[in-house]
Amino acid sequence: MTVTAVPGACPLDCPDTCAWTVTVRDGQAVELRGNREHPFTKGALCVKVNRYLDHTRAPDRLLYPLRRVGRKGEGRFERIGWDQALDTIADRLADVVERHGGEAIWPYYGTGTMGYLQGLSGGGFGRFWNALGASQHEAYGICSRAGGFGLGYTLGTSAGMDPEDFAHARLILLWGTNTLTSGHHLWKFIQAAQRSGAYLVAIDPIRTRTAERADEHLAPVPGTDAALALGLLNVIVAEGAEDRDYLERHTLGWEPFRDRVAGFTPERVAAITGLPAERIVALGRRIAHTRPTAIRATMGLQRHAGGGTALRTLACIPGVTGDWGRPGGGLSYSTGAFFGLNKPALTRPDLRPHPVRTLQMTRLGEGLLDLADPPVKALFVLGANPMASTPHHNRVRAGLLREDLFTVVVEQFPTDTVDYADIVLPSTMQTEHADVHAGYGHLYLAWNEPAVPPPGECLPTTETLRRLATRMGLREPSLYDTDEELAEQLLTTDDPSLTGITLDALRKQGWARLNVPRPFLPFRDGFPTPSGRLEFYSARAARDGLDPLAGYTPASEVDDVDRARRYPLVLLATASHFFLNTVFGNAAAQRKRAGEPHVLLHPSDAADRGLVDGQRVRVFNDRGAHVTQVRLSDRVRPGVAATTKGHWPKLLATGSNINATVDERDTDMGGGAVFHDNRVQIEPAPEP
Ligand SMILES: Nc1nc2c(c(=O)[nH]1)N[C@H]1C(S)=C(S)[C@@H](COP(=O)(O)OP(=O)(O)OC[C@H]3O[C@@H](n4cnc5c(=O)[nH]c(N)nc54)[C@H](O)[C@@H]3O)O[C@H]1N2
Ligand SMILES: Nc1nc2c(c(=O)[nH]1)N[C@H]1C(S)=C(S)[C@@H](COP(=O)(O)OP(=O)(O)OC[C@H]3O[C@@H](n4cnc5c(=O)[nH]c(N)nc54)[C@H](O)[C@@H]3O)O[C@H]1N2
Ligand code: SF4
Ligand SMILES: [Mo]
Repeated sequence: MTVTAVPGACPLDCPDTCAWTVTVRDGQAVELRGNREHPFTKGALCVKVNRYLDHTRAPDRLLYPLRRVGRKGEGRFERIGWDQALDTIADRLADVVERHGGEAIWPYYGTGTMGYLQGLSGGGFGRFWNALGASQHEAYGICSRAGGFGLGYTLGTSAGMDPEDFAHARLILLWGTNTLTSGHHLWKFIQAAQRSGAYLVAIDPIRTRTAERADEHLAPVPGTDAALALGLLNVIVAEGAEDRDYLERHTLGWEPFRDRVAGFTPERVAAITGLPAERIVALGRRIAHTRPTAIRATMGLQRHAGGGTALRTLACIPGVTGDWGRPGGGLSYSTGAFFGLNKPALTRPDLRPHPVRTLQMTRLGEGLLDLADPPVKALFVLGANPMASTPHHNRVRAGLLREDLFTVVVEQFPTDTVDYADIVLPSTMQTEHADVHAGYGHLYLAWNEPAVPPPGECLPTTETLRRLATRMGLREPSLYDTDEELAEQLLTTDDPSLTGITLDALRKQGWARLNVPRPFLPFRDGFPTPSGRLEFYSARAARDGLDPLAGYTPASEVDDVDRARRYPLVLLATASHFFLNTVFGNAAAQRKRAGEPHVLLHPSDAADRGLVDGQRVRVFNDRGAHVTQVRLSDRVRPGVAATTKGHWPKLLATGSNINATVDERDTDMGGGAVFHDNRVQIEPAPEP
């Protein structure tokens, strides 16, 4: 009997990127546990991933290449061999390139795996699409773009505090983030701060399991956070608590920004946010007099039309109090930008035969239905489930139904998106392939070693694309690099964050902390903005056609009076505790834990509509409808309805999930999605 312990990492789109160890006995993975030595995740996984090994053996796992035999959307397939699958794809792609040019191909990458080799914006094989001259995603469009842009104007980067330094904070604001669900390892650092007397505030329209554990919970009207931030700053200035020395030495544009702040009196902000003015004043005073204050704000907050501005303005608070200069002070959104990995060496934009257009993940429906010159003729979906996760479900469906569209889906499970594929290719899961990961909620890299051979005929995406390159007769030698070579290329850089981190060392330990000090003051030597200062005033924003000053941009659907009349409820569809996006949405055990899909509604809103607890309801607007169960709860503020993302449309009553109601509209900056900026009405639905 041979037993080995194989280092790995959770591949899912979660800030925590847990390091794990797989125990392999006689070629079988028998146990998967969190790696206790990992300084951030410390051996705990989560309620979703504890049973990941079961998921790799799930009965509905895709094991062989498939060819569609039914109509698009029906999900009827027959098994074919890899040779036939790859020949078909190679022929069709070559034909598309010849007739319409490479840009008629859309490689649609999602975040099913966050691995640099098997996933992420083309991963190790972005180079394959570049060599073909295919259209590209400018960046991850669906998740965090607006906030990243907003922070960029203020700070010069989307990265901020080291989340570990929350342990040093005296006041913690969990702002539009559901820590205990969407990245729970930060909680240990919050608890450490609490043991030293820190006070914890949650700012969320929903009383989430996180908000419930805070010392104080404020439930603002969705999309009004920037106004709240300005109101808190108004109080801080009234208290005389601005750090004049810090403002003088490290910031740009304080005077005009101070004038703007002066206009956001607690009374005005109370009217905008729906919070009592006294509570705004009390929190403002608390921030004014508690050093350091740490703010955790994540992606939920910026899924509104004004989401970019919200993060831009929130990041100003520690600029006014000087907390960016103190360990345990500042703001944390995503640590991703700290990882100076050599992404161009992986994706090789230099291989493009011509400049290529960029397409937005959030606008798949539009891309498939309205784009010309050239139209999208081939869609290659990798690590994504757009039929469940992308805005405006009905338009995405209409696009995927196009008979002249050739669709390939590389998948592990028979998702709704798979049902629209012409060819389906079976993908390995994390215990079966190699990968490199970077956390976005901490500062550690991770290596994932393949632990066991893949079942059936599953292949890693890297190997799939190497084989496809052969079929297409592509001569570029780098298209045949091995996974190990790809990993080396990614890690080979002069960037100081990676000094001393070699692939060998990473493989041995399974993880490595970036080469940064601890505690980590990211802006000690200045901000990476054009001025080198924190910019309340940004000339770059002005050049981009935006307000040069940080401020407040209302959420469009929240503020649209006519829409508000027709669709009075703001619907938030947030992270489910039991699914990771749509991953595990098919897993029986997780579905059981999640319980019947439902929407939460305040009892007063339910009474207005004559709805009772448990009733079947139709959640709808002019884009689409979704049938679910209503639950009455004072966890949501009046005017807000709450549900969770991740349900598989085909497992629901109407064959569509909540994204039937979400628009393809862009956020104020960065082209982000507006998942939570969504007005709906709710009415009784006939019993089936
Ligand atoms: N269990 C689990 N974990 C996950 C995920 C998952 O699906 N399941 N998804 C992962 C991914 S892809 C991401 S991007 C992250 C997302 O994780 P989060 O950033 O936590 O995102 P959400 O759950 O969308 O929203 C977080 C909170 O913001 C609140 N919120 C919404 N709108 C507003 C607003 O206008 N103002 C304020 N103050 N609050 C608002 C919501 O009510 C919600 O409780 O989590 C990751 N982790
Ligand atoms: N209403 C609403 N919708 C949302 C959100 C919201 O808050 N509200 N959140 C949005 C957010 S934050 C995100 S990030 C997106 C996520 O949207 P997507 O990026 O489309 O992610 P998923 O829907 O989870 O689909 C990922 C798929 O990848 C597959 N997969 C996993 N690992 C691998 C692999 O190694 N190789 C291959 N080929 N496939 C793999 C999984 O089986 C899964 O089907 O959803 C968005 N959708
Ligand atoms: S989903 Fe997040 S918390 Fe769960 S194992 Fe993966 S990285 Fe860790
Ligand atoms: Mo996300």
